[in-house]
Amino acid sequence: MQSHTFQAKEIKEALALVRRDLGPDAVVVGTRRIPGRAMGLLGGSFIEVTAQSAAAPSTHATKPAGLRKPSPQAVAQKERDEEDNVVVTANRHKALLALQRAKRNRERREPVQTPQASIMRNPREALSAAAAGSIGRVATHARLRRRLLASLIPRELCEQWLKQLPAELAPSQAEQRLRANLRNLLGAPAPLVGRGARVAAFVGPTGVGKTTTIAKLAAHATLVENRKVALVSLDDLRLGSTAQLRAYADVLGANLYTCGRDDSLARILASLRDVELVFIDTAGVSPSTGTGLEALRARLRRAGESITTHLCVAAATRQEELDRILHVYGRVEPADLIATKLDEAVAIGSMLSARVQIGLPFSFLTTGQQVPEDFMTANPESLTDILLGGATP
Ligand SMILES: Nc1nc2c(ncn2[C@@H]2O[C@H](COP(=O)(O)OP(=O)(O)OP(=O)(O)O)[C@@H](O)[C@H]2O)c(=O)[nH]1
Ligand SMILES: [Mg+2]
Repeated sequence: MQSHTFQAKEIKEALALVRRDLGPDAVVVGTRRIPGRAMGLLGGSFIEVTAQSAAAPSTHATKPAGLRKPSPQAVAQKERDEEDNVVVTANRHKALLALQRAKRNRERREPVQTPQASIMRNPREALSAAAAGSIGRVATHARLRRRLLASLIPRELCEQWLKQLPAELAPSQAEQRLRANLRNLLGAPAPLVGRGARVAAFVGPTGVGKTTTIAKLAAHATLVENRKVALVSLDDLRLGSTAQLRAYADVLGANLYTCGRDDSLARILASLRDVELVFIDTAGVSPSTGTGLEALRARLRRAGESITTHLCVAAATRQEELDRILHVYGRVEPADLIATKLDEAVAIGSMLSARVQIGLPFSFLTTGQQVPEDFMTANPESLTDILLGGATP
């Protein structure tokens, strides 16, 4: 299928060009920013989108007589939905490509585990399985196990899931069942703010991408959803800590408030009554000390209204470190997890322990440094693909 490239200053404009020339079903296969002075929203750079038209040209049925024209709101909503879809497709594609590349490298290093290899490794288990007529199942399980472990999914979870697969399933059915189980386990993505709430706080270790993620989500809320947003920084300790956020606030036309140690967050929030969404940035806290988390918890608790706290963690974080982060950051009662820097991770299975051990759902995933486009909602289908790699044909 032929690819076409489109260039524009902003992702929205580039996607509009894609839709205009290739139709609403066009598939975006890549996005990249051609550098200018600086990056993303803040720079003189522009976006290049590579897209292909959908496989078969759609044959539109003739509109029945008397069918009412859709309202301008419905048309605008449809355009927003299509835009979301192509951006998600592009990000998902990007994350999948990175993970598939990593997987290929790993497979080159690891020997393939065949049924014969299982027999060599554990003859007793393999022979009794064969005696029970389930050598095919052993092979299927060995293949799936290898895949799950390569995705860094904790071993206990792999064994638990494999045990749940009915013996009579063919290999492709077993994989489909596994994927369905994983989607169920992941569940719906957690929302940006809880029901009836409008304030979201972003906490997490230093440098994981909290401020950048706020910029992406605030840009989406402002530019795509047309919502009125404000940014509040509680990060008042470090010199110049608010400069990055201020630059994004200026571009978005949003107000930025710095809440110093002696200022009252409640007072600032009360003054923002007409704002629909408030994003609170916080200073990174090292999980090895946890210093400052108690104070942060107290400040968030005294805010006078409900705050949805997102814990941001780099997707490449190792299991042991993640356990410590979850333990230490439990003090600020996060509602969900944002897995950042997916583009830098070889595999993200260790992230599942948050979902399984403490029931923390995922809300968003971030897939690069570009603001605003490099993020996606953690929907269970995409997350399953990213966790396990694409389905085996
Ligand atoms: N590759 C990649 N880099 C990212 C992503 N998100 C953020 N970054 C980069 O990570 C670096 C740190 O990002 P920040 O947003 O400043 O991180 P932070 O958590 O606010 O950092 P502190 O406030 O210092 O704790 C920057 O260079 C970002 O561009 C991502 O999804 N992928
Ligand atoms: Mg920051």
